[in-house]
Amino acid sequence: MSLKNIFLTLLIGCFPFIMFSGNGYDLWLRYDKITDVHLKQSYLNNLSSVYKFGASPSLDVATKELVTGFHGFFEAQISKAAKIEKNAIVLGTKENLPQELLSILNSDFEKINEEGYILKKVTYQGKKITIITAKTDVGIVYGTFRLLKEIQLHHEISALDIQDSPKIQKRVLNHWDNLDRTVERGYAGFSIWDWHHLPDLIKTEYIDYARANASIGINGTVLTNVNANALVLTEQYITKVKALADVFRPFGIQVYLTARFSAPMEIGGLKTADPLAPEVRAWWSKKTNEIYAEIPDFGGFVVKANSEGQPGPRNYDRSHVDGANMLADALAPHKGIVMWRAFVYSEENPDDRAKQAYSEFVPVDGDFRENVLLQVKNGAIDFQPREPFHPLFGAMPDTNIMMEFQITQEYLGFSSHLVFLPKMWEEVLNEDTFTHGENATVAKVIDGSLSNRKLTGMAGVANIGTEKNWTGHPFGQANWYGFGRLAWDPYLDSKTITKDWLQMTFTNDDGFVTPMAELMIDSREAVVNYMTPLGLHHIMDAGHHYGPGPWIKDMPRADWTSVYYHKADSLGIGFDRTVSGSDALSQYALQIQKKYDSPETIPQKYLLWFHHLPWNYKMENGQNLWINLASKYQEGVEEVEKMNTTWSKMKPFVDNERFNKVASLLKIQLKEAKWWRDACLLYFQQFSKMELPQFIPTPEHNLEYYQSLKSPYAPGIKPSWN
Ligand code: BDP
Repeated sequence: MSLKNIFLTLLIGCFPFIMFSGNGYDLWLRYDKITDVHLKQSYLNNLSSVYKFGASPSLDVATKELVTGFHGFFEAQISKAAKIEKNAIVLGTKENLPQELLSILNSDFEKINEEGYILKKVTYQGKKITIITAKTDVGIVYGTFRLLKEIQLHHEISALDIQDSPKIQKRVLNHWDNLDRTVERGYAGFSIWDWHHLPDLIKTEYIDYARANASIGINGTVLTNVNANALVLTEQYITKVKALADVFRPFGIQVYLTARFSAPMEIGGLKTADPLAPEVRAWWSKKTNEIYAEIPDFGGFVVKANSEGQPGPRNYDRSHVDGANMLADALAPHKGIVMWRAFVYSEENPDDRAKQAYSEFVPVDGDFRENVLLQVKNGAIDFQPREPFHPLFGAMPDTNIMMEFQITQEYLGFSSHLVFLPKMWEEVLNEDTFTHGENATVAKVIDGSLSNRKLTGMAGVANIGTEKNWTGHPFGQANWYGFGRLAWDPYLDSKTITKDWLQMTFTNDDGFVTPMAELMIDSREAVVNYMTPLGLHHIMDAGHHYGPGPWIKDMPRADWTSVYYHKADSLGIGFDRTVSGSDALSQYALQIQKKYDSPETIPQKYLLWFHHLPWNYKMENGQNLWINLASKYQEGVEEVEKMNTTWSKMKPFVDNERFNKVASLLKIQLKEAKWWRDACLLYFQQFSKMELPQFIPTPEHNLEYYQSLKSPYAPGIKPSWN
């Protein structure tokens, strides 16, 4: 063989590895080869062939995934048998199973809901088989991914006995994607929806996106930005949406659209969008009928109304209830739903922004239709590195309340910083709202159990784009993954999520998984510390929100500035939200009010969220506030240093491409953690007039330098917003 041929053979041989191993495209669905011969044999002993009872596109999806998995794990073909063989995997929904199997599984079916699944080793006609069954098609898909996951985690499968069901009904990604393919707050390239080529071009990415979502139980996708464009509701675009819906259906994923409230005027030629005007109601009703004629399982609408310049019912002196119910009535005949966003604050309202959503919505508790979900961000300001839970959770027992998390890291270092968000979401979900009885956690509000709600949901603002690895930062994938897991089970602990994800995405080697799980868990507190410790919030640069900007003032609205939130002055720092200040604290239950009212008893992580305190205020550890603030910033930086060291030891476990990318990104993160620390401390020092403590290295630059830094082309924002 000539040298050239040897080179080509090597290149082609390596190609699949280069394509699928190192670039991260295959996410957590890598199905890496099982090299341990005993383990491999034990699996093969349990997986002779696949047999299906019944037929459906979802069963085809499940079978195909098994084939893919089998090929990856064992470099072999799994046979699709015409009859049930010994050690077969048997798929089929309840209605298609023979009586003999049904009677074995009777009590298992009692344990699952409509989307749940059963994965069980049983004996049927004298043969041991692995059954994957469910009440609906999509349950089979979920069960199949679960079986594959058990193998990815190298778990024993010879005595499987698993029943699992989602605890939340609507588990949706919100894409803030525009029709021109820019993504608002998107840091992973452009929108994956190639609107121009739809409906004719169906990209492989659409299918792989659906596989990834189904593997973690996500069952809905809102294709368009909350700052909506009415054009997506025109016939031309509905055809494109239908093409995507057709791809997603077998994976159990419904599509939703954002509805621009003024659409009846913009694309319907009406003179008003007043929700009580008969012609407006008729227009929406006709529009929804048109959509459902094309997409019979269309999910419904998400609406951002009367917020940050978006049109809404308030333009016509109508309430949010009038607006939401009007759309709900149009959708109800088709079983569609409205996700009405509670992210509402008005430039005309001088009240603390943190209070406005509660003041707007609590008085109308119980007035929304049954097919309306009120979509509430985890905190009352805006997806900050740390916020106390939103006071609306628990305060509207007669309304369907859903959670909105932000997976894309708008305020947490874009796709440059490694921050494991499920740790933060877990903190919010576990908080006790003290509203109805014992242990009234946010998770119980969200899964409906606290006040017996029939419609439940969790939304995550997606971090997905056209980057080869979908999310830009290889560890951004963990946040997508973790969102799905928590939407399925909001009681899950984030440690389990890290471990599963690390094993599926990198390796099962404990030398990697244990230190990296710890790194991921700690990464959340690190970002809080180097950006906004002790309850500080919203002090990033304006517009694009990248990097520190505690000096930001003079914006079109006071509540878009940093000085509004930190209120640093010669007397101290922090936002007084007690009764002597904005009194936002009064929106929480009495138990919380009592505890948070005093700076002595409030958890220190929320200190400056609720209190304005003197720089020399003495804290728990005996040191003053200034020293504590500085030491938190320093801790944050040191944690990122530690993350760099840990990762540098992971080279033996990771392919070069991902290893190098993460190593470079961690260096950026360290540089920027120092930037945050130095810029913020130098800025606040002007007011504290105290020396920087010894443990803070001398800042590389002066304050003027940090203030002069500009990022005019930071990603994720319309240039006009900058
Ligand atoms: C803010 C984002 C803005 C979104 C808004 C929202 O900066 O781009 O439109 O949230 O959630 O955090 O509507």
